[in-house]
Amino acid sequence: MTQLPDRIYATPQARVADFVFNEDVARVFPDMIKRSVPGYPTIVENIGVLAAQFAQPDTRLYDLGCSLGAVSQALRRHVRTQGCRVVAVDNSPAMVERCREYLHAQDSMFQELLPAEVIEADILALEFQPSSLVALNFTLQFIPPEQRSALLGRIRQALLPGGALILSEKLRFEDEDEQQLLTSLHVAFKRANGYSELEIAQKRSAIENVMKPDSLATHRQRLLDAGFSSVVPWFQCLNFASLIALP
Ligand code: GEK
Repeated sequence: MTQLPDRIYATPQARVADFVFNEDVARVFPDMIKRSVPGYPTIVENIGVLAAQFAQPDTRLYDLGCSLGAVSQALRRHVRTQGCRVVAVDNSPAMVERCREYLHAQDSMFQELLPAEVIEADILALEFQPSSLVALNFTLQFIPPEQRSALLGRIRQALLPGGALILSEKLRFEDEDEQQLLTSLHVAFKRANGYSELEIAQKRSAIENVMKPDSLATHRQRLLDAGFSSVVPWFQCLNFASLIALP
């Protein structure tokens, strides 16, 4: 993947527009997400490792909100289960176009990979096929809060026994002091990765209307209400976490 530096918010903007997953973002996305989300490389690679434990023969493995397909690539590096197919879905045309290129490049470099397809679609309107692994890697937080339960319910219906949903999200904390501490530590993480105070401030105002994090308790209850039988956190770095939800 290209590693062009993210300078989207490096110069002062008269009015900071709401964040969108457009061409400018797609071009610098690998750099942006690695410098903004603590633990991202570890989470992505280990989703592949975890998926290999849940994948069932002849089922779909979904990467929902795939962006450039980092999770899809990890699934293909680790899952060897017979007859599985990776289905990557995103509603950003700029992301989908590049994701297809990257998965083709992976095809040409490695043999015996699972087949993969990239669908440009809204995951809220997608008809899910029987699946043993669904990854929502930092995607649910961009879905309008009132539509999250219905989406999780449909994912639960598509999941087969022995499968799993892997849900990674930025967390909000109900305790005010904990929220403040982890927010300031996240800012320190971004600073340490070379973002200026201006970039951090402008990105914050761009994202605050489009990304709405929930607390761990809210996630857990919503997953249980959607029909999942258990919810197991497997990773947390600062205010970013990943959960395994079992059908
Ligand atoms: C990764 N999982 O690299 N339907 C389809 N896609 C959507 C929708 C929707 N309704 N809403 C948002 N998206 C990736 C990172 S990024 C997270 C995921 C981030 C897509 C959106 O276009 C974007 O590509 C992705 O969800 C969220 O592991 O940037 O923090």
